[in-house]
Amino acid sequence: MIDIQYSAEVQAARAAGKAIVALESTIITHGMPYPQNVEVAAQVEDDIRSLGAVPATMAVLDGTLHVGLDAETLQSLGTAQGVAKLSRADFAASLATGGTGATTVAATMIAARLAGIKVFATGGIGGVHKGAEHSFDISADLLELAQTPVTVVAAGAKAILDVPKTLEVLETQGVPVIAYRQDSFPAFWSATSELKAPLRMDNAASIARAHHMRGEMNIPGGQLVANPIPEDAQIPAEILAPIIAQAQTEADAQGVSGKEVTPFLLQRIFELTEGRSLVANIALVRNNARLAAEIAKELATL
Ligand code: PSU
Ligand code: MN
Repeated sequence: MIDIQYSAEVQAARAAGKAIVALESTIITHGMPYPQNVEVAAQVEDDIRSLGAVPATMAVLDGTLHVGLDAETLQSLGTAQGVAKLSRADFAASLATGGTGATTVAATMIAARLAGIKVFATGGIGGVHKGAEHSFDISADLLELAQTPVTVVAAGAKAILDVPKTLEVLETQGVPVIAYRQDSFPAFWSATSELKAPLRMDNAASIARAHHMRGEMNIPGGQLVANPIPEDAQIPAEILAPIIAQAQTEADAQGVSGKEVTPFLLQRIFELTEGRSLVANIALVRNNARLAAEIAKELATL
């Protein structure tokens, strides 16, 4: 038996068939520094509520899967040290052994499926890391998108990743990659990249219908919606490129590997941009939450 604890708000939304948007918790524990991590988590939830949908932030606490967290739990996750970062490989083990951990994109998709939630908002997904031809470091997020029927709204893929290879893996895995209201595949801190997204949609209703159609056709897997960062919050790629290269060089020199790579790079880029990367990150996560709420509302009518 999976021990699932729904917040009162999510429980009521489920009973009423209301739109619900899943949110991950690794962004809180490993993606942003305190106190902004806790402030943003609460703000993103309010963004979703203000559009008439209900947020469901996921985490594993003492072997129970929580779907919807209260303010005290968000605060304690945001200040705790050494919280596990749970992905597909260790999610079940954590539940089975009374563990505590934050959910990545992959684990949040699994949790959303268990809770019957079809839409999930985050900042950026994991992808194919630079040098993957040597390290084989490809995020489990990509394979999850191929098999779990959740539409994930993200701001594209970060330039800490090998973005062309990330798109290739998504194509091989049959994951629809849908740019929102533009042709270019967004590059997280920048609204556009030199890469064209395979698909483009200009409204939430189309994205919801495409999600629904995959279900009707019995095609497993989800969709990746690539929502560009608002223009006024962008950081030009030329400013970031040398900073990312420096962070990557440091990671390689220190032998950082596995689950540590993404948090290490995010933290170093935060330091090297003197916090500017975080300001952009906050703007894009909130923007993604709003689009996810619109998609969830459309899906609730289908
Ligand atoms: N990208 C971000 N912020 C994050 C993450 C990725 O911009 O917080 C987190 C997400 O939880 C994502 C995970 O699922 O890192 C990917 O980790 P890995 O590369 O180890 O699969
Ligand atoms: Mn990895």
